Amino acid sequence: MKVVFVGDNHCHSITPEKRKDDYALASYEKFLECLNIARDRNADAIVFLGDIFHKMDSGSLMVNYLLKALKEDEDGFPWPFKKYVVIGNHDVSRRLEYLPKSSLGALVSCGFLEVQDVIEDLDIFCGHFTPELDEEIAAGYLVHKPYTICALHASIVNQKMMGHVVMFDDVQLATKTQMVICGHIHKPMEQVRADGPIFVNPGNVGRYAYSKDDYDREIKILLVDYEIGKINSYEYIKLKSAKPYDETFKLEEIIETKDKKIEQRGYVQTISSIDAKNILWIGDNIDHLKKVAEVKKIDDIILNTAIETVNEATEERLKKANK
Ligand SMILES: [Mn+2]
Repeated sequence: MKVVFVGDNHCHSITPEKRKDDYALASYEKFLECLNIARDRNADAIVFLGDIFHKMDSGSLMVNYLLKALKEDEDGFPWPFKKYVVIGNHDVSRRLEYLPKSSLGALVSCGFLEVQDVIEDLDIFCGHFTPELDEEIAAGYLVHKPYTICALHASIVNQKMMGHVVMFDDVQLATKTQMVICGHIHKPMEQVRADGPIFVNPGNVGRYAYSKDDYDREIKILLVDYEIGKINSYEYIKLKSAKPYDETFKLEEIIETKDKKIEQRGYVQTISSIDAKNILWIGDNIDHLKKVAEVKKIDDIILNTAIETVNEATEERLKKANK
């Protein structure tokens, strides 16, 4: 059996402010390429690992793009493989019962994508997102899911990270389970455990938000060749339609904002280190703060806080002096 697995697409009708391309069109092109890869590699199925959509209601434009992609290939032939989705938190605003009113629900209700807890003929367990899923996995939930592959929208990781995560080393699995494939955490990861099972997160396909970790990253999906109880091989396939970061993000603007933040931090530090005792004449200091703020383009809110701080410190000193 051969199955293609695709990480978080985050498709959306509206282009994020930091992107300079047409986000919906870019999302569609990558989605279509995933389907083309599944066909060209004679896959039995494609499994989307969750967060196909960025928001529960991601807008008609994006829904229509994906309906077009899923209906048939560019030559008008139906896709010769099954198409499944593991539901992600973004798809349904963290609540599975919202599926019928979500953008994803449209693709499911017309039969272009299937939602299953277990894909019996492919021996895959689908762990849809729930707010409790990570805790349940940590508590041994997967021991009772005896399938060759577990495809999950969950926070499993191969190294310690910020936030609530579950280390793959700590995940108890059924003896039959050979591979755990996750979406959700937007970072490609891979681990082969000493006792055999393999963990892969192929990484997110959609790049809705800017992340410096994505700067040089190639966008890849995963093809797994396996039989019941045995993984024969797996391979990452690069998406050609995923454009490099400098063609998708307004990098100059992002760097400018970052530089400004660093300058502001420096400014705030300078203010905090002002020794109120040595301020002789409050007027000069405030003029100085204003001038620096103007040159460095410091936000008014920070400037005003700075002036307030100096005023308070001066008042404090005057009170002490008058005692
Ligand atoms: Mn996601």
